[in-house]
Amino acid sequence: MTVKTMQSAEVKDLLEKVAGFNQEGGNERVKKIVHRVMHDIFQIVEDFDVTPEEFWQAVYYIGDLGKNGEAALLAPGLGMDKYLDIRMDAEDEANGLAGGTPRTIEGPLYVAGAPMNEGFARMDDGSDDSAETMILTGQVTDENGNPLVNAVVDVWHANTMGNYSYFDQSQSDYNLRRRIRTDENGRYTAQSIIPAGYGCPPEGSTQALLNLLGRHGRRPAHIHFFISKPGYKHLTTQINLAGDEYTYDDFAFATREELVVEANRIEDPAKAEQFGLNKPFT
Ligand code: MBD
Ligand code: FE
Repeated sequence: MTVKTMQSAEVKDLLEKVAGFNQEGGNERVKKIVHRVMHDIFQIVEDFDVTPEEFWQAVYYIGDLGKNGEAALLAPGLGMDKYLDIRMDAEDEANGLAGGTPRTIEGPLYVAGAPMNEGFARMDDGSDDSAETMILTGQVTDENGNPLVNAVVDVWHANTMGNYSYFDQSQSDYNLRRRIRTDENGRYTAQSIIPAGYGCPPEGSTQALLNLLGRHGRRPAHIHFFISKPGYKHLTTQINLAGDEYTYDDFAFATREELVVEANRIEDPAKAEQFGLNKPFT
């Protein structure tokens, strides 16, 4: 039998004290939000008859999540990053700023300070003999389609194991992470290797919860981008490779139709060079 306590004066009083409503100082917004958060947690305990054992299991789960460094990995799995994107899209729409390449989530694996290159970058350290070469090229334009020179394209992606340098200590520093400044035509080119999809650590906290939801923790092969130039709105986006088992089944909900790209195989070395294979870089 569910015991009702939420409406009691005792719990109302407790919540107000918890949120510092009767204290001077502090931050009013934080007080209101903490009050709501704790109210809703108490309400969940009441509505679902959460036992003390279940409650402490959840508290320890959050502790473990932090210990594993997975808080920012669980967030996209729970749709939080995607939800914030939906809000930013709606805001852009309301402000007449829609259009262009759509945004999608940053994810938890960006590292600032990648080597800067002019126009062209070689992104992989050449250590993976089994990897397939990838040439990535594109153009940054303004909202009218005019090329943007000196925009910075900050690109990062996983290796053939689905792992990212820095987080994967076995890779060299900044492997598969580069910043490329666009040339006079707004163009950038990178030579890299085709990434594999990502999977949440199988023994981690995120996967543990996903298992309880009957969900997988996989992402399709994808490439992250920040595009920036002073005076212009920052774009956070990704491309997702077509044909991956998870292209339309991403645990982080980051796939958007406009961001799905086919990788075109180039067999002719001369043609590959036209696209930028083995281009010199600075
Ligand atoms: C990733 O590589 C990623 O991009 C996201 C959003 C979550 C986990 C791993
Ligand atoms: Fe990623």
